[in-house]
Order: sequence, then structure tokens, then C-alpha cells
Amino acid sequence: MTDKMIGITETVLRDAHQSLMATRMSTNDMLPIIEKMDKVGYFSLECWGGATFDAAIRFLNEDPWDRLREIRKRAPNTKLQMLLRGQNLLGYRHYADDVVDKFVEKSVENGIDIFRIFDALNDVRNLEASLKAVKKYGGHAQLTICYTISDVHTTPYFVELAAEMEEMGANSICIKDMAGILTPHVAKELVHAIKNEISVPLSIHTHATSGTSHMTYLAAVEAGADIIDTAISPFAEGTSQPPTETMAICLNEGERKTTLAVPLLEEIADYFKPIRDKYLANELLNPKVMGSDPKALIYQVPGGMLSNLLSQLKQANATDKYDEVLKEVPRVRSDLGFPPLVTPMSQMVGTQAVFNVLAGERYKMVPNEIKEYLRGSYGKTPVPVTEEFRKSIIHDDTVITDRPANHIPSEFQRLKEELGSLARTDEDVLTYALFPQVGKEFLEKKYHLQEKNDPINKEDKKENEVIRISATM
Ligand code: PYR
Repeated sequence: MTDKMIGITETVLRDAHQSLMATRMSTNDMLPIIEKMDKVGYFSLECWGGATFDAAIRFLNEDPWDRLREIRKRAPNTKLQMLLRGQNLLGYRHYADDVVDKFVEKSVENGIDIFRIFDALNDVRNLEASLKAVKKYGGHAQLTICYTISDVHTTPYFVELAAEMEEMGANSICIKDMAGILTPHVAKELVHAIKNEISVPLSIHTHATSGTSHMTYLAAVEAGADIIDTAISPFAEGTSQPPTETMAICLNEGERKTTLAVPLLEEIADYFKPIRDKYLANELLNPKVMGSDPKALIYQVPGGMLSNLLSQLKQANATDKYDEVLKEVPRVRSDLGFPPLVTPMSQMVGTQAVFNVLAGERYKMVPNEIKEYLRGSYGKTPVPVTEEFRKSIIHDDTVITDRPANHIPSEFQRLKEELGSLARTDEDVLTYALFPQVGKEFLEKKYHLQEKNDPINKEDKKENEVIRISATM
């Protein structure tokens, strides 16, 4: 790949199905095509991390570490990439530094080359431990800016952040537009300004949610972006990324070409079409999320967050409050100092907005995570929260102002002991560390099934099959 060429990160194995169908693609649907994908010439194959770990153990009854090893075996020539939530790893709280170190070590050992690392608040202190570990174990650290729109999230703010990330030792930098709200003219200005400031490659990640993404990529590439994220067409568009084939064909007509073997892309698309149709028939994939919705530009809320809000309201029998909740989201975000709406902030802001509307009084009910956020446990807010607001929620509780993980004692050994006989490998301990309840249940099932060969086990196996089939419907 020369400087002028554009690298493509293919997302079908991670973000595309996370964004379109709640991360339910099974390993069995992935593996038969990996050898072909390995010949395409992608910059990288995003295939792990984000919500895939949680969904694998919670819904698919699959070991995510096995998935990674199986993909690695079949893709010896392609860099494998994962999305890592900084100090949150793949979970929803901050973990101790020793767990971060072990997680990165095992991810490298099992096959990950490139770590796209972000922090929901863009607090770079929350990237330090994972960056250090990625360097220690020989991976590529792609430090990531969560793109959002507010009075403080300006081009100079993002440029300064990019420069800081390069200074910290990033091997590349990514602008992550999870809500699909980066418009072409802004992308052009932003990419241009950042490229003037940094010398490591710049990757752009967007979603087709609002309908601007193809234009945004073209503008970003023309302004000097080095890598873009796309999804093979059957799993492209809507809340996913623009189609790989379309972007490759269009870009190849210009000065800056991709490195992709386009004829192979057609074969890969043909492989994924019936898989997409199966998930459509099973209603795991809803055709509604495959179109574009320009309203996303107004609400600036990621597609996954919209569907979560709707499902929370359904559970409360209050879908008529949807518009009211959507209007409450920006108000909560403003109270909290304009956090970007990305995991775990999107869930936290969304839940608080739902509570505020359903309780009929703002902040009458406040989730613990929001209280922790106000105590500084998630890091520095983009804009300071007013003391009046903070005190109204957490009164005189102590507020942390240094790196939150400084306050978390080492925990790997304790977790290993807690897991006891189920801790057969370090990977098992990490599964348990990230998801104590679901992870433990998963490991119990896994080892119980492997070891027992009696009638009870056969019953369990049957039950297991049912779980698996219903999860992929
Ligand atoms: C995740 O954290 O899973 C995202 O896709 C942002």
C-alpha cells in the first residue's frame, strides 16, 4: 500500500451486525468465508470486540475466544482488528490495570493485530493502560476520537486531541462517528486540519444511518484520510457502514485507489446474501434499520441507542413517550457536560432520559452509573458539570479528579480465586471479569457439557441447542 492508496477495514464480522442486528451473527456463519476474505487485500478485518464478546456468551452460547482463534487460523495474511473500550475493555465499568494488561496480552496471543481504542469521554487518561499493554505485547494501537457535536466539540478541539494521541504513541488515529452525523463538509475540514497536525495514518469510521456516509467518505478521502470502514453489501447501509464494493469501485476510478480485489468482493457478497436473508426471515434483522433516516442529523443519537430507548419504553408500556424521551436526551447530555453518545455513555444518558420522562420529574430516579459518573469514576467530562447539579445528585460525596483506574486495586488474582474450578484458562478468568454473572453461567455450561456424558448432559445439550437456535432466529 503506497501513501496514496486507501486502506479498507471490513466490518461485516463486527460493527455491521452489531449495528444492524444486535450483534447476533454466529461464528458458524462467519467461518466458511474467511479464507476468501483473507485474499481480498483489506487493511484490516474488524472481527472482534465491541459488543461481540457480550453477545457471544449471553445470546449465542459461544466462546468469543474460540471465535477469534478460528478466524485467525483462516486469515493468516490479513490484520485482525478489534474495538476496545479503553479502561472499560469490552464491558461497562472500568477495570483495574492488571485486568487491562492481561486482556490485551490474551487478545494478541489469540490473534488480534490492531486495537481500535476509545474512551467514551475522550479522556485520554482512560486510554493509557490499554495503549501501554498493546505496545508491550506488540500490537498496533489505533487511538480513537469519539466524534460528536456540541459547542466544545470543535475542529480545534479534535485536532488537539489527535495531536495528544500521536504524542502518546498512537500507531494510527481514528475518527469514530458512531451516530453517522459527520457530514461531508465538516469531514473535509476536520480531516484536513488533523492531517496537517499528525504524521500517523488517519482512519475514518462512520455509519450510513443519516444518509451522508458515502459523501462523507469521499470528502474525507479527498482531504487525505488513509483508511475507511465499509461493510460488504448484504450487511451494509442503514445503521451499518456503506458497501465495500461500491466504495471500492468508485474510489478505484479516482487518483487514490483501494487495495481490494473487487471480483472477490462479489463472491463474498454472494456468500453473505442468504445469511442476511436468514436473519431477515428470523426477524433478528429488521429491514427498517437498513434504510437511511436523516432525523439522525437532528437528534444526533446512534441507531443502536434509538432501538434501546424504544425497547425500554416498550417494557414500561410507554412507547407513546418516545418523542418526549428523544427531546430529553440532549437536555440530559447538557446536564452531564456533553459526553459523546457511545458505550457506556449512550446507555447511561438514554436510561436517565427515560427515567426523567417516566417519573414525571427530572432526576427523581438516578441510576448508580450516573452517580458514579458525577463522582468522577468515568473520567473528565468534556465540559465541567455545574456544582449545583452535581450536589443535587451526589450531595457531598468525594469526587475523583485523577485517572479513575488509579483508584481500582489489582483484581485479576482475586477474580481467578473467586471463579475457582471454572478458571481453567486466563481467558476464562477474563470472561468472568468482564461479565461476572453471564460469564460464570456461560463457563458452567461450557465445562459441564464438555465433561459429563450422561443423560443429564444430553438434556443440557438439547437445551443448549434450543438457546442457540432461538438466539439466531
Ligand atoms: C461499542 O462500544 O460496542 C461500539 O460499537 C461503540
